[in-house]
Amino acid sequence: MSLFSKFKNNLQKTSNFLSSNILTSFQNKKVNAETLEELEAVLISADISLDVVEKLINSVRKVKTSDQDITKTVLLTLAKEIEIILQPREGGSVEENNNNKKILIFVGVNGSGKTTTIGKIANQIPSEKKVLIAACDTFRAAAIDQLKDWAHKNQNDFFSGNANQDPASVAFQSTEKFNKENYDYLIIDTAGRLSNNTNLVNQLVKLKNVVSKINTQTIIETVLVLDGTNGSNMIKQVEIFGKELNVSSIIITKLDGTAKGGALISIANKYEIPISYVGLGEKTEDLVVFSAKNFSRSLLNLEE
Ligand SMILES: Nc1nc2c(ncn2[C@@H]2O[C@H](COP(=O)(O)OP(=O)(O)O)[C@@H](O)[C@H]2O)c(=O)[nH]1
Ligand SMILES: [Mg+2]
Repeated sequence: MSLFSKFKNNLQKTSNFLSSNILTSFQNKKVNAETLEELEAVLISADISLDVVEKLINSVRKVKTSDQDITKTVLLTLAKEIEIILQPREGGSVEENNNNKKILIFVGVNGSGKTTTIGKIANQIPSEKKVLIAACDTFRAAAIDQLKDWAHKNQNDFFSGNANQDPASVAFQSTEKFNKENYDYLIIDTAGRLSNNTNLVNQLVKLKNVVSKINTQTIIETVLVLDGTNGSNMIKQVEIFGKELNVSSIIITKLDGTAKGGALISIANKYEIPISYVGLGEKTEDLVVFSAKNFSRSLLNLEE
């Protein structure tokens, strides 16, 4: 399946919602105050933020009312405008600059898809690279096992501490192993729940500091994983994690399971953080490098 087909097939919940409503709004009608108002409501319902909706409405306002196939022109205009917003956020894959070693720290709330996404990404790293996966979500034994299963499946080395060991200390030990045994990648999984968000973020800051202190040579990236089904609530999470953690890139998962996929555009518009991948399903191959063009055209049910 082509990459475009993957976007198109798996973004259907959002794209069907958008395209069918836009079709209803504009069929046999003109671009006027009434249809624009309808369009506005449709876009807002797809969890696209007001500032973005305003931009999109302004671009559609310019569509010539004499245009023959008005719905098609509206869809094309929206796709183009969305692509312009998303283009600067194309983050590229983890292996970009693939001569560099990398340490990736995955953060995000519980259930956002961190562990699964680590498994999927590690699976895409060429087998000649040495990958170490470290379980720093030490509060739940099941979390460690879940990550271990992925490491096993991908034939990656796996490092875990003792139950309830301080996550920063597990991160410290795994970084030492990474340094000594000359790995190419260290991928660190973390917990997404603590007594409160401030404690969680503080713990992650501590973990990151420990890793940076004993490894000053390697690129250290903080990857924020967001659950796409949360729609516009994802923005709150970017605020919480982004404030102290200097997030390097964002991955938005579960876009296959939601009609609120438009929220990705709101994030891209509001933050300058690159979006590296999107999760379009549960299977290993359903994690794909983010593409502004594929995403925007799929979202409006257009062809490649
Ligand atoms: N449909 C779908 N499910 C996903 C995707 N990514 C993760 N999941 C599921 O979301 C659930 C939580 O994922 P997990 O990796 O355990 O989240 P964590 O708590 O952040 O580590 C699991 O059942 C995953 O299979 C995705 O892109 N699409
Ligand atoms: Mg997990």
